[in-house]
Amino acid sequence: MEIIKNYINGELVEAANGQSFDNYNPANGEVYSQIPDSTSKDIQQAVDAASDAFPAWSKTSRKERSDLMLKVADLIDANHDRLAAAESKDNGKPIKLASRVDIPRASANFRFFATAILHESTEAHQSDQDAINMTLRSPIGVVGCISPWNLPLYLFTWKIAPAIATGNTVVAKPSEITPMTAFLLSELCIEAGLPAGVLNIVHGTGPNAGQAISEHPEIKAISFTGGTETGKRIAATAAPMFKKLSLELGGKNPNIIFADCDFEEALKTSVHSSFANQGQICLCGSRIFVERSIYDKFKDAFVARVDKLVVGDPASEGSNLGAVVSKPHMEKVLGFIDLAKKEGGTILTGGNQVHLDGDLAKGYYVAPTVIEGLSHDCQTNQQEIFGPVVTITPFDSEEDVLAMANSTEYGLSATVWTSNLHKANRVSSELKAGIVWVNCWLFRDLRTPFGGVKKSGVGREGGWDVLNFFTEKKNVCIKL
Ligand code: TXE
Repeated sequence: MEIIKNYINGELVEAANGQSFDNYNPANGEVYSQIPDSTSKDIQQAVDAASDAFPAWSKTSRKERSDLMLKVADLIDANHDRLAAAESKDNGKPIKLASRVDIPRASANFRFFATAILHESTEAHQSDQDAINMTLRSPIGVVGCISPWNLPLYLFTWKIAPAIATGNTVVAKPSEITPMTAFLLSELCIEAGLPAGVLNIVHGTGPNAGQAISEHPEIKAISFTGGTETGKRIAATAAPMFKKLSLELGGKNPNIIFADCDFEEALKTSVHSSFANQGQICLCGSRIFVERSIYDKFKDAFVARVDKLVVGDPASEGSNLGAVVSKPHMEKVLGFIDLAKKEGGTILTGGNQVHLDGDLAKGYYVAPTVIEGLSHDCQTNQQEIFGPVVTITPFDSEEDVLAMANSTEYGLSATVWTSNLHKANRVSSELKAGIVWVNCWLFRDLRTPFGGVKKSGVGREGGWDVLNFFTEKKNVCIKL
């Protein structure tokens, strides 16, 4: 049994109450490690350590912070295989996805923000009244980072790297469903020589450890990625305390395919954008809209490709889809498939749990599922399923598809396939989403603003946006 520990004040420690709970391997449904069941007492210890570390850390030179973060990035790369195997085992995702995406992106996050701080500048405004204004930016203090289970180390480092790069000290909590790589990262931070208290990683449940972060008066800002309901609860707790908040929440993203698209490219990428990571990416295109003149051709070709996807052992290089993250989540996804049937949907492929043999017989596998015949405003097409389930719907005009695409409470991302640049521009500007990909999906440039509108969240991560989020601006006006 592997034992996960908290990382507080530079040391690996058990929860203060000595309690722990089970961590499951989704591939076989077995418990394989223990997670500290931290409470407000552990969060208090982490806040104390972070507060003590803040004065010195916030005064280190950019170069010093950058060098330390680059060391962490190098160690992530040096431990690539071990981290990828751990991520695949903890989350159920195919090892090839963890190897090619999750772990390289974790070290890229450290590298990107370690070097970004070497190149930033601040503004100055020359006034008509014979004065000059300088905008200074300072770290906030102790900040909180709370991350979800779908891209565990990838999203965890996406938050903590900019937070510590800008001179803050951090109390961070990974999802209790996938805590392993955050624990391994704490060992790497010790090896890299990160000063004690700069980063504190506390494991535990949302209601205990997570809620204690939102409530703590000394934590001045919270960066959160996860479900919309949790985001609402964090905002309700933290907003009256005037904490800075960055909330990256759910999505129900449209994937719009016009008849004049590059058919093969749209087809290939749509299979990927529907089912990558078992559909458990907030950016997955879960509502596919296809222009009526190519609807049947696209639908048939799409279903034929999906039928070829292999659902299998996450540890096998041959698997396209692994396990979904947990038993409750699998039941939730299967419940949505039942709902879709009740709402009049036709299952074109999938629609069932997949039972693998041998050691994997108790794993949480769901067949990639394509559903047609649903109205755009039914529950299946309005609620985030967050699993390997997509709907496919024909449309007749730009106006028609925009109305359907914009009809949900979410507005994270959208994908548009067309070879007509004017149409691409028109449709992109009318889509109510924080991110639009034209003729591609999930091309990520870390400098670009990342986030959503409506119930998909508040604020933007990435690039200068997140460096602004983790700093306070102060204007100094000097009379000349
Ligand atoms: O997320 P939660 P869950 C969506 C997806 C999924 C649903 C629930 O639809 O089915 O959210 O997933 C912590 N105060 N997304 O249950 O509960 C929690 O411990 C402070 C979308 O995993 O929101 C974890 O660390 N923190 C998404 C983190 O919040 C609290 C990615 C996320 O957990 C807390 C994942 C509280 N009161 C799920 N309660 C995306 N958009 O990327 C929980 N947490």
